[in-house]
Amino acid sequence: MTSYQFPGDFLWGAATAAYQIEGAGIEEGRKPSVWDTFSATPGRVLNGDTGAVACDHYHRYEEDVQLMAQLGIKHYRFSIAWPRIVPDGRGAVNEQGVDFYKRLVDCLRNYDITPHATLFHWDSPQALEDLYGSWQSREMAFDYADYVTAVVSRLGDRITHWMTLNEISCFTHMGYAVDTEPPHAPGKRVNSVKEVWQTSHHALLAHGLGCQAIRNASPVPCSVALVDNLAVTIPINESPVHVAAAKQAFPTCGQNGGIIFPALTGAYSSALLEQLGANVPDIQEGDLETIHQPLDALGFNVYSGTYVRAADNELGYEFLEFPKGYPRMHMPWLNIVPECLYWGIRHLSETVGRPDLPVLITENGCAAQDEVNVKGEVFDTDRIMYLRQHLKAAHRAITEGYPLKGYFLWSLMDNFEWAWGYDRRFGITYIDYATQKRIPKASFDWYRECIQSNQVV
Ligand code: IFM
Repeated sequence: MTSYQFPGDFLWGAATAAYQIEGAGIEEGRKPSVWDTFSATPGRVLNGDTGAVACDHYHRYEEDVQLMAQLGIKHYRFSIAWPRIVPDGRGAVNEQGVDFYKRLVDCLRNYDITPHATLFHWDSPQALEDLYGSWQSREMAFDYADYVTAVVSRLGDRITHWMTLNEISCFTHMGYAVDTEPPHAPGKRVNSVKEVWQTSHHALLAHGLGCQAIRNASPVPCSVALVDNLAVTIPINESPVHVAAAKQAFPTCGQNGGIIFPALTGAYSSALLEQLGANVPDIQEGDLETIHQPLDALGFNVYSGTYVRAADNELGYEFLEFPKGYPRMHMPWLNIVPECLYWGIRHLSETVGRPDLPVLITENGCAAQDEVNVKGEVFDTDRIMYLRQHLKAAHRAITEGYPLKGYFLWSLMDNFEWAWGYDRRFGITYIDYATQKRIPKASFDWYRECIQSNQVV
């Protein structure tokens, strides 16, 4: 019988993000983010949902930390809201906002849970969108670095694991599209593909300046990571010819060649640059050096992937469409392809050429159509099936020697799923939004057992 035992020092955790759980949108000095504006605009978010209350975590964080302790996680990834700390985006720091995170982190520490803080998970201050179009402007990178300094100089005595930005392509390419209505805040249509790429280039610059700011402001040695959602190309089968095709295809995907490559190697991939032609963003002298900062880990958010096979065409490979009826979880994009986790890590080592870089799965999970039964329980066996297969793929990566060090399940609890509002539930804890009652699902108990026995059960 195969045993899926993990190494003794493997980190087990869970993840959330500020706008998706905190609520308290206008309390204690916080000002609006682009997501407050976007969700308040009719037609943008399903059912008109907003993050104004969300899981009310701002007021219920102690109960939520107790839930984490019950789950047995020793690591918790959350994000800090820029508009709580620097409500106008630049300038005065709101100490009341900082105090909330001090309370949260102190509470985590009381339960022996290590905080991993993401400094930006999509909630840009609306003031900067009004001032200069936020990520459309280079100024955003510098304002972000100042905000980072404000946070790390105040919280760096309590937090030593920092993550700069979450999923650059989502808040840039999906927030400022050219030919479709962007599903992400600020929901603005720009004039060209080049302008879209300019927004992600500015975000990369923010990442680089942010790394420098963290290291300058931290009073103690700390760990710095970028969190990204690579596009995972998966060979249709693992014969050498298809593996080679998946490797060749990998850098041509925008999130890879245009985000992971510059951050981890100091250059956009040449295959992507060729594809972009005149749409390559303006890159100033020194930008790539700034972007290419030493990192202590890469945070890899992984949910799905795309199959690739070798082909008799100019490229030598082709991407495969999913057939009708392919199994998927409760999102149009959430095709169940568990080996994406293994292949993403393998690509980082072999295709990007960074076998030295520790990897943390900073998000993995799924939406399911959860229901509370008459006994008040939620039997999300579909989520357990999804998670179990992904953890087996994680185990394979470790067994083959790839540097996977930890896993943060997305998400600790149901929350505001962006343009899908509260309609899509990713949590292992059910939130009854009418009462704010927390109900651990069957997947919660399953994950607790995995953590306790340090293996896939
Ligand atoms: O909820 C999001 C999260 O904010 C970023 N990564 C993907 C998750 C599921 O869509």
